[in-house]
Amino acid sequence: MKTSRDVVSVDARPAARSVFNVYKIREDFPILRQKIHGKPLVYLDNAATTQKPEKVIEALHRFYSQYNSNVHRGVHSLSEQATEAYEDARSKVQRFIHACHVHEIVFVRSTTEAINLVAQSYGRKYVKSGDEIIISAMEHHSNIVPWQMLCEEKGAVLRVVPINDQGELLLEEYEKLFNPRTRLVSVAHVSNALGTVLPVRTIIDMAHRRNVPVLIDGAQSVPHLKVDVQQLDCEFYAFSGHKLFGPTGVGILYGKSALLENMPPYQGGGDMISSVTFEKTIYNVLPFKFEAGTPNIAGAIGLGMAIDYLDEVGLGNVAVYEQELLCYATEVLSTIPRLRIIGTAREKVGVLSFVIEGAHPHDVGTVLDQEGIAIRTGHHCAQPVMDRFAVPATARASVALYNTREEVDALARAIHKAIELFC
Ligand code: 7TS
Repeated sequence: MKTSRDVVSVDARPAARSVFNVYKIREDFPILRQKIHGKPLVYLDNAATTQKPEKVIEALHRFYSQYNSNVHRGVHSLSEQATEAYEDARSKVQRFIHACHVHEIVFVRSTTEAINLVAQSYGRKYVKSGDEIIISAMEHHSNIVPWQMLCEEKGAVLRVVPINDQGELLLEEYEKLFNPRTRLVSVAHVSNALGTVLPVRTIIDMAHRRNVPVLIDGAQSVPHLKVDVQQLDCEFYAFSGHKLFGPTGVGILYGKSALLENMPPYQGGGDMISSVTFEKTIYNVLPFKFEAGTPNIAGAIGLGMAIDYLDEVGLGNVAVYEQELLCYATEVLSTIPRLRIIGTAREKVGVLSFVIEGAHPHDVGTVLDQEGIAIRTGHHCAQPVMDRFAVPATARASVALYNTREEVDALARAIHKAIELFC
């Protein structure tokens, strides 16, 4: 991992710092003003979900108080207004990840639903008995179980790229997994349990050399890294609104037009058809073919506003700031006796997982909560990662653009307190 000294030497940093004022950013997030158990809230559970800026909360309030209506249906003014705002949010997502076409952006419920959509639609059509799907050893359960379900149904085989002790993907092992039966690669951009940034560009190139399409699970990358799906050239990219300062219940599946066109619908219902008779149904065009039923209209609009917010702050500034903060947190936590950081890849963002010898992560989490500090403890829906590092669970602090060095110091003080209590 880069040290904070490396980050200081980045040319863009002094300029970025002058425009990135974390204390001003914090004012945009009303939830951060509160106290928990009488202590200022230190929210370090951003990999689970992020907090929402006032702008996003206001957008939701405005929708429900001024133009709540269903989309793509009514000719009345409110419905037209809602449709326009919903479709405008889709365009914002297109720009945000630099997709070629707006119809390549499908609104879904979450990353989980996006991956299930690809497994059930693309997977059921193209994966046959004896075919193979490659994932990595550091996937979230959302990028394991849908493929296992598909493999079970089809008699296909799931192959897993191993990782080293730092939590980095072993690319030479990945290369060896390909064979003529490989039908799809599906990997995370960033690991939620370890913080590792996977070399997705290389992963995609290696798959494309064998004409194998790639799905990238971007749940943990979009809040931290600038994503350009055309540059990555991945076939699918999935992420959740709620980890990107937007509402829960809305997510995105990006897919290349050519693939989405040839995929059958995932769910049937209203909005995804252009005509229905009892004899035959003609499906709607993209992206509506994959958006059956009334969508999460407010959620999509809120996500669009979260993207506006990030555009204002500048994701480049966020990336530089967070990298420095993560380096600082790594340095501070590394000095704590008995504490072992799980996941020490050279390229990391957002996440600091750790275990303390002699103290269960849940107990550590409980002590931290008493100090007003929110972290996540457990297996982080990545049980194979826990097995790989031979730990039942970890404590995980995960940062976002509003976290500060003072909060990292508070975390360290609380960990010391937990160690005194339990060890
Ligand atoms: N993929 C990754 C890499 C994730 O981190 C998560 C959620 C998901 C998929 C699923 O996202 P969802 O929005 O569909 O639930 N990760 C976490 C986490 O680390 N703690 O809580 C949720």
